[in-house]
Amino acid sequence: MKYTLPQLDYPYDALEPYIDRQTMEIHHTKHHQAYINKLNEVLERNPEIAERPVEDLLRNLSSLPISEEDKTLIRNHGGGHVNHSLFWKIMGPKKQVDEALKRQIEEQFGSIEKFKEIFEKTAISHFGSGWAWLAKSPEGKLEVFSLPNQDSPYLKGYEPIIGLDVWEHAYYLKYQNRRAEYVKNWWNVLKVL
Ligand code: MN3
Repeated sequence: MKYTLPQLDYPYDALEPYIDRQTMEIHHTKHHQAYINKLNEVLERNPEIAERPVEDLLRNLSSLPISEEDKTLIRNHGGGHVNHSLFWKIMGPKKQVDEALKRQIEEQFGSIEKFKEIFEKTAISHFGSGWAWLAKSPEGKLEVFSLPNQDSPYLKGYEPIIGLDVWEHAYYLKYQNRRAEYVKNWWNVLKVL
C-alpha cells in the first residue's frame, strides 16, 4: 500500500484568521507529505506488513516482524500520517457538530466547557512537541491526555477522536511562542464541536 497526501475539504486560507494560509499550506504539503514519504519507504522494504492498515500497525507495533529501527519509523511517520489526516478532517470553516460526540462529552465531563478547560490545560502544559488528545479507551470511555512527538493513541489501544497538534510548526508563523493563544483560538476551527 502506498499512501498519498489526502486532499483538504477546504482551501488553505479557509481557517483564517485563526490558522493562517501559509501555515496550513506548509503544514499540509511539506510536513504531512514528509511523514507519508518516510512511511512509504518503510513499507516498501517490509512487504510483509505493507498491506495492513497503518492504524493496525500502530496498534500492534511491538509484535511486528520488522527491525526495531523500522518500528520507530512507523511510530513516528505512520503516526504522523494518521494524526494529520484526522487533524484536517475535524477542522473546517463551518461548524458541523457531531451531536453524539457532544452528548458523550457532556455525560462524561459534565459540560463542553469543562471538557475544553481540561483539554486546553493539557495542550498548553504539554512540554515540547506533541499532541493533545481526546481518545476513546478500549472500554469505550473518553479520556483527555497528551502524547509526545507523533505518538498516536492507537499505540496504547485507544481510538483518537479529537487531536490538537502543538508542534511549533502548527502555529509558529502566526503565534510565535504564544501556544495558549493558538489553543484557545483553535476551538473556532474545530468543526465537530
Ligand atoms: Mn503537524
